[in-house]
Amino acid sequence: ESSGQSRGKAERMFRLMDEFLKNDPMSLQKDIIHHVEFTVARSRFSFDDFEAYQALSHSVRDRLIERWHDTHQHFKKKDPKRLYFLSLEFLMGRSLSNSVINLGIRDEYADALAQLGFEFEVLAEQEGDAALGNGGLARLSACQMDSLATLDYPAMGYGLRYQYGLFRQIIVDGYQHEQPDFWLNFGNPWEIERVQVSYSVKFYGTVEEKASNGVKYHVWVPGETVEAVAYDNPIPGYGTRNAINLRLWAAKPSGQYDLESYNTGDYINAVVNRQKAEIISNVLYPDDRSYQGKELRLKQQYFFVSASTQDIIRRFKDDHDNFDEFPDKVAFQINETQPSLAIVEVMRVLIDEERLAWKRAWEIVCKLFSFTSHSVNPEGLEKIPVDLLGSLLPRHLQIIYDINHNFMEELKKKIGQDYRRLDQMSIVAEGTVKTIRMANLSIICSHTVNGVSRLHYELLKTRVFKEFYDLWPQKFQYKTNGVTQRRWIVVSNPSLCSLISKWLGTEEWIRNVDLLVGLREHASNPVLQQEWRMVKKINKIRLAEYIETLTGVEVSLDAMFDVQVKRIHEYKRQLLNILGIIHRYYCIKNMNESDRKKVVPRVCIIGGKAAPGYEIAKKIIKLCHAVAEKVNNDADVGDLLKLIFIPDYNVSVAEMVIPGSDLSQHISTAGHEASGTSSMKFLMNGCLLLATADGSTVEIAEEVGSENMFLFGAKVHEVPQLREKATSEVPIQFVRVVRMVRDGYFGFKDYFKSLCDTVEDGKDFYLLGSDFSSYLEAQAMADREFVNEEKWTRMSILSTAGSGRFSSDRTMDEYSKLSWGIQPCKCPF
Ligand code: T68
Repeated sequence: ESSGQSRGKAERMFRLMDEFLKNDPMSLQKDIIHHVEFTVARSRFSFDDFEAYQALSHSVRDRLIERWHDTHQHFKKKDPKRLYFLSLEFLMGRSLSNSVINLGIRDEYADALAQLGFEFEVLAEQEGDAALGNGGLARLSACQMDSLATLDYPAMGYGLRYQYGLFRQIIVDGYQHEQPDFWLNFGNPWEIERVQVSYSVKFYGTVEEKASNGVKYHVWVPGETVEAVAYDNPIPGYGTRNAINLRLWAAKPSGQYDLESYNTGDYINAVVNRQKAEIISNVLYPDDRSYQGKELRLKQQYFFVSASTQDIIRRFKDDHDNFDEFPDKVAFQINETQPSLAIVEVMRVLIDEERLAWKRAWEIVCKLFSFTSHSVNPEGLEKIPVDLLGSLLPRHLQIIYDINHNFMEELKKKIGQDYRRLDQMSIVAEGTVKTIRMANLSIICSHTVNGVSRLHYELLKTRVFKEFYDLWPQKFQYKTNGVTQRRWIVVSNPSLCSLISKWLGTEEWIRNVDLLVGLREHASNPVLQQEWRMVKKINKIRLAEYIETLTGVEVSLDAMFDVQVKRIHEYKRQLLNILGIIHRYYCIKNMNESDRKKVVPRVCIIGGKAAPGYEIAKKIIKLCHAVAEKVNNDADVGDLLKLIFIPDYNVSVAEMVIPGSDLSQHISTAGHEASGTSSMKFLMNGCLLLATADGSTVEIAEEVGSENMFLFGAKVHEVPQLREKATSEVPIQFVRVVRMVRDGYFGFKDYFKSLCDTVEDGKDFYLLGSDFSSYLEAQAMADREFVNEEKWTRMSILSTAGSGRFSSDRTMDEYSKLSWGIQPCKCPF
């Protein structure tokens, strides 16, 4: 084809597409009905809400695909340095509302649907959550993808397409039960299966040493091969044409047949055995913040790392014929240590397959990787037994040993024979079970090590990775986490969104969140205050209705909605919250009538999942239900206190709960929460925070002013002394409420015994007892402020106004400038 011919063809194609994807309500109606008939294959004369949702999604999907193709084409043409974001977990939640809002065609779709006799909101509720992750780390990845797309960064996410996401939590008699999440059963319109994009991933086998022209090299002869197939999930930016890609890998049997079984005539078994390959991407591990040396988990890690690395290198090699430019064109982000085998894999490909010299390959690798830690607990760091790694990935183990050997030699030159230090910094940990320390590997091979809040960074420097900080202070940085205001205000709180735009006189804050500070000057304006309370009321009504359908409990809208929603963990201290509720209950019970009139009514809401094997966390859930049973049915209490456990907390539940809350709790023992991100979502929604000085709340207090929050509890530096104290000064109120639980006041005496033991004097590791008084004071303070409507509303407005810094847009800009070295690459409209 001549260039003139191909230009003519491109123009024809462009005109054709323009015809296809019009966004006026009439075209959208036709388009939706087209999908009812031909995609969902239902008659246009008879389809229900779910089928309408499916057709609608396919219509939106077409528009996503168009932009996603254009963005791909644009990136290819410009060849900018790209970021590859590797994470084993992404909590995307629902896609419909987010997509139409980011595409800028929400109202057009709502009109089109109205004319067809459907309501957009009702159809949006038909969608299930994509829950391919556990908690904070996974939702952070999702928020960051939204920001990368919106800010036009040439980025791509890589992960694993689990057949079953995070388990569904159901509550039976107050106990948590887990059920599988069949999220793909009804199809997933938000992904594009790319059967032609697939790679073989090798496992097991042996390593052979070969030589050619006197140069030694290694050949890995695998014992098993599994195919990785790409599923692409377009991520649209807001107010831009850019739509980036989240590529998730699914395991499929390899095309390389087990010929022996076929030849021996064992046909049925050969076919059945092939299906076993799919196990790798079957299920997400539900234990957050803990690693076990499980073979399947390691297989998942390597499977996704190997497929992603092959994909990245193939893309680079399409346009470059040697690796000199590799670090100028590629940046890898390692989310926690789970993807850190990517480092070893790149090294392996460069030396064994591309046959670069070790030194050259190592120089390249050292420029590629940026690592982010999300943990504070040195004991919780990922360790992989050497035997396991050596059997599954024999060549990788050799390379890790070589990297470690070189590092140890370098280190000895610097610090001499300090064996204690050498031992701590080694990638290989000696012991009864010899293990590989994935964090040490990640730090040694990355150019940047990131914390997720300033406090977390201090802890990394002084505790978790102290030895490494002393060696390489320049590697250590922090980029405080953020969340996307698109999902957490625009999608989940449309009334607040309109109100903010009205008072700021612009919608620009949706892309430039710093503009939210503009609300400060109106914080005392009675008109805004009135409208602000109206919005909160609307959201509280929605939440109250949800609570009633779910639990049958009717809650008063005049009560303060006090919320703690997050994974259940001892360090997050849901138990402190419940014990505080018991105290409140005790006080109400022991009051006279006139004092009862002064009580500020509360609806306490708790939600979150416990890891299936985490006994104590499960007991906390049961205790919550046992206390709720008693309190909610006590006529003395009435509307003064209600306790609600919201089952199956997930992203879409969060979207409803957060806008409807007045107060939210972030009460981890200081020094245990790396950052915390739900606090930022509450803040954006004008919800006041009751919090300890932990993780990012320290920075939040600086932005909104500690006078606009309820801070309490021991500070990080006080925690060690408090733990040391043989018997700390535990207040009588604390002793009393624990005793009530222990004595069976809420039933289940035997079952709660071990839970009570965790907070007994001397064993109370998370310091519930020593923080109890100041917790109650903070709660009392919240009560006092709540009755002062004017002041409370002002604090609420100032919370939203001060939330700008906690947008993931800021976080992504910081990473891009300080770690990745990438620049925006905007697709022309
Ligand atoms: C969380 N970590 C931090 N880990 O706890 C939280 N880990 O403070 C922080 O805000 C958030 O990360 C984002 O930085 C996690 O969520 C995990 O879920 C996890 C899962 C598997 C293995 C280890």
